[in-house]
Amino acid sequence: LKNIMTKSEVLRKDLESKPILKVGGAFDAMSAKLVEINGFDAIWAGSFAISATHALPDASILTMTEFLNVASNMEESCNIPIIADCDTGFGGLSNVSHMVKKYEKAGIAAVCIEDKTFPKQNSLLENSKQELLPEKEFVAKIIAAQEAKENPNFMLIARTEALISGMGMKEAIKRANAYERAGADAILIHSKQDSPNEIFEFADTWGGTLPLVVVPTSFPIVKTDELISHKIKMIIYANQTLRVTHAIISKLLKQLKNSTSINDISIDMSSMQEIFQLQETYNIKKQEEKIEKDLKEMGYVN
Ligand code: SPV
Ligand code: MG
Repeated sequence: LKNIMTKSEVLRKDLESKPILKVGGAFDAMSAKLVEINGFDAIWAGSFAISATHALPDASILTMTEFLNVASNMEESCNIPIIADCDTGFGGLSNVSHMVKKYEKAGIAAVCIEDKTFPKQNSLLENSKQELLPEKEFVAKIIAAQEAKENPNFMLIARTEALISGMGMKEAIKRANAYERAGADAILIHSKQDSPNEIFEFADTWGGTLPLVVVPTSFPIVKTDELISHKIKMIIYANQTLRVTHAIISKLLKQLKNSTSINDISIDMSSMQEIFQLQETYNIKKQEEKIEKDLKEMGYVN
């Protein structure tokens, strides 16, 4: 009997053994698979990108079931761990508990919840009100999540929005400490500054032991080596796949609308064969041949 590691174990092992984990954002099974094919450690099923593919705001509009369906599709077609962005946990303590049970059963390796009030707004939305839950209430959510899980390796990433909300460094550190004490498995420290200094300061000042996770959308200049030197263990490229997809489809459609033939298009398109490959279409033929052989061995003649 083979001892197969669960994906949450894989994620934990990687966090211990690698200097930093690169996590690629995805919004459906195809983008998730491309993240995997390109050698990333894990996949981020982000609320912003998934909401965008439904042409809806990232504002607690889609339901847990809808987010879970997308994450499950990714999980079923990929071999690397899925980290699911679960916003505020979709409500109160019993919603968090239910969410953890459902995501764990679906094979998701980790969930991330943030300490904002429901409904949330995207952290990078200009002029948005970013209201935090009282620390105690978010600590209660962490406890609820940890009590709900059956696989001890299933991971809970606690995300503090203290810097996003303008509550400051002291509050961020206080909350990270509280969330570690409550049993979180990692801390995501989010920032909307255009420089990494804020998260560096956090990483250098915080005395905790949990792995630190960052999402450098607003400070894209930051280098992986710098993150490593500040003891950050995971970088999430949350929305670049979504934004490039949006850009390239828009560009293509503009050209197509103004063209007289498809040949006029100056954008690289993947070949049908490349897509067949991604869909594992060629496996169907192999499978048929295998069954044909089995049937022959069983004495059936065609
Ligand atoms: C996401 O990708 O959904 C995130 C990161 O949570 S952010 O968009 O910066 O809030
Ligand atoms: Mg999100």
